Amino acid sequence: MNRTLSMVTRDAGELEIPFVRELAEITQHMWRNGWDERNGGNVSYILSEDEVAEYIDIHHVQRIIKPAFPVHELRGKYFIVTGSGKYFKNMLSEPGANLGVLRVSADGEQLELLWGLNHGAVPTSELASHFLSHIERLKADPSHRAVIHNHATHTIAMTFIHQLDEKAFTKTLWSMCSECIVVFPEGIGILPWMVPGSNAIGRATAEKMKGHRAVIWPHHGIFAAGSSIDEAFGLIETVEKAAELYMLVSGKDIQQRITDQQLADLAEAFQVTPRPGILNL
Ligand code: 2HA
Ligand code: ZN
Repeated sequence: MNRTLSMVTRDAGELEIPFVRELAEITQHMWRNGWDERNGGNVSYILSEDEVAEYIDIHHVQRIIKPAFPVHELRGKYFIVTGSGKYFKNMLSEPGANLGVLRVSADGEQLELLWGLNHGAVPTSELASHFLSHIERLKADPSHRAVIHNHATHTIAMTFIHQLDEKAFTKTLWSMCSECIVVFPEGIGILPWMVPGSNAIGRATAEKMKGHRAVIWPHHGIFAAGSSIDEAFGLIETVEKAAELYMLVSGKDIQQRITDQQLADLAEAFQVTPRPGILNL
């Protein structure tokens, strides 16, 4: 068998693992949207032991990886994560080199690599923000599973021209399209600008995740959480769509807009509770 053919066969096998395919495909979508230049963006997704064991030998630890800090709250949990420095563009063609399946050890002190992250790769540089966000979201929502970070273009653009007050920013996003208040009634969290990849930005992000599923990092990107990859991705798509609309209409002569009363009517019709203090009624 020639080399090209055997590589294709191996990767086709990897893509038969449903959660590997899901991550490989969603990262490809994000790259095609222009949200993940170079190695921008990272994803982590909680897996059940049963779904991992169906495809991967959970008794064979390939490598131990030391996290920056112990994560006792996540002990025994399984994750699929994107690799540090890896390009979303490449995840579909080479999943095993770019993605990894790992388990937090029983004492919460180390990570046990079970699959992928080939050739000595390590998990995303934003692992602190991911793990600390998972811990907070699991407290808020037992069905929570996914955290996605990317560099959604219009969301970043908006952080240059809109005030970074969470309530004002949320109100502007809600008023850009009718679905927004229904998709994120709790609003958007916003951090001050911070150095990425640090434990400090991880702690700050997780603090916001106590009450929000979407947190904007000004001039950098967005973090979103959800009960599935689709939920977290759909949340980012919705925020990004509203930010794109804002960038299209800002500075233009606005003739009409969604009123606060109409936003309240939407919330009532779809039975969601908007974060208090944002609508003026
Ligand atoms: O993984 O996006 O924030 C690269 C990044 C860091
Ligand atoms: Zn980033």
